[in-house]
Amino acid sequence: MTITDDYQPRAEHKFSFGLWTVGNRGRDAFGDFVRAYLSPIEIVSMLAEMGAWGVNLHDNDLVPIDATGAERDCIVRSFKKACADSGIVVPMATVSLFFHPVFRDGAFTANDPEVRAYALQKTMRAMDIGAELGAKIFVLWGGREGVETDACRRADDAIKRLREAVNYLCEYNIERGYGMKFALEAKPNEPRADIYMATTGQYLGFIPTLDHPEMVGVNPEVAHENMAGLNFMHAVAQAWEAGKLFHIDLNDQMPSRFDQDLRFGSSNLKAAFWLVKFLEDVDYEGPRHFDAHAYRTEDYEGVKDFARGCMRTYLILKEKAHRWNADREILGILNEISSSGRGTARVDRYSKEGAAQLLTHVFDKDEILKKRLPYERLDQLTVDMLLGVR
Ligand code: GLT
Ligand code: MN
Ligand code: MN
Repeated sequence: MTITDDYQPRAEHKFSFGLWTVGNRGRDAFGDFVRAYLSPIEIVSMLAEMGAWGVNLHDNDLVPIDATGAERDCIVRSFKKACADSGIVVPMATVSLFFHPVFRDGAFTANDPEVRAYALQKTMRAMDIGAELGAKIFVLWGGREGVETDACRRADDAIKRLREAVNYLCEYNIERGYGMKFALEAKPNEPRADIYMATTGQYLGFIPTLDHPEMVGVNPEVAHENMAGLNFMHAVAQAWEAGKLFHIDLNDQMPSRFDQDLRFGSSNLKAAFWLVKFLEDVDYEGPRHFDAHAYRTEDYEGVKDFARGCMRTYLILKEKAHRWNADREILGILNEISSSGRGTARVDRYSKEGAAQLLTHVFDKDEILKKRLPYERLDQLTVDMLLGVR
């Protein structure tokens, strides 16, 4: 396989960015904005210029929270036209249920029934916007669905409320004929001290309890799973295997820190490689969404460097994955480690006779131990490849 220098993003790669990602103005908990406001239409043309395929948005990234119906219609229409003119699609839409102070105690799980009703209304309206723009994926990130003190409500009541809300939204999706899929995004903490659905695995356990489980999957985010100290690719693999990988938030994160949303692959290159390799190996066909933002030190030229970097790193790692899969020495080791030793015992599906036989079989553990597992060599070959000397 030849190494090409063509790491140019194209529509077929399905790279998308949220309006809030490249539009991030660098405000944090300690300091104010460092970059000027960019309108959604300016962001769309920036994304088109860089070769992205899609743009995602929260309702209020586009339409101010108190806009009138007429204002909303006009904004959505002109945004739709800007996307069409630039050849940018809107694969995913979402709703902000975390920014406005009314959600200080949560949205779907808040103790006040009026807040819960408002959260549903706001979400249905956000779905309307998404549908108008052609989005088929609707992400739900419950940033405020959590606690500082567990004195405030029983945690299982919160789960029940969340279930009722998602069931309600599924019915709305059906009634309107939107054909959307919901993708639930987990995070262990921040902005709440503890968020109820802390990990992708927790959502995978929750989904089968819904009225329309087929309509609901997950949106795992690199940074969020890492904040919980977990192996992100393993979470993605479990979601994939369950048919629930409806969307993905790519970024990066250093261990034991607040949510950093760093440029994809900028912190843990090797983990990013295994992730890209997994997505490509299984032919994941969904969007590759970068939920990240540029360093606070950057201006808008730097934001472009950031966005280009996310896509470029993905494409380089994708090429490395293909090379890895075709490498003769690697293939040899993979073959060696998946073949069996000299023994003959095998397990098929359970049968009474098979189990009886297995119970009496004598295993030669010393013989089994003779089989080599050269994972050090395998990993070093991977490292050589990532470092560009192989
Ligand atoms: C917010 C959060 C992200 C979510 C977005 C969707 S908004 O920026 O940090 O992880 O994916 O609501
Ligand atoms: Mn995210
Ligand atoms: Mn994040």
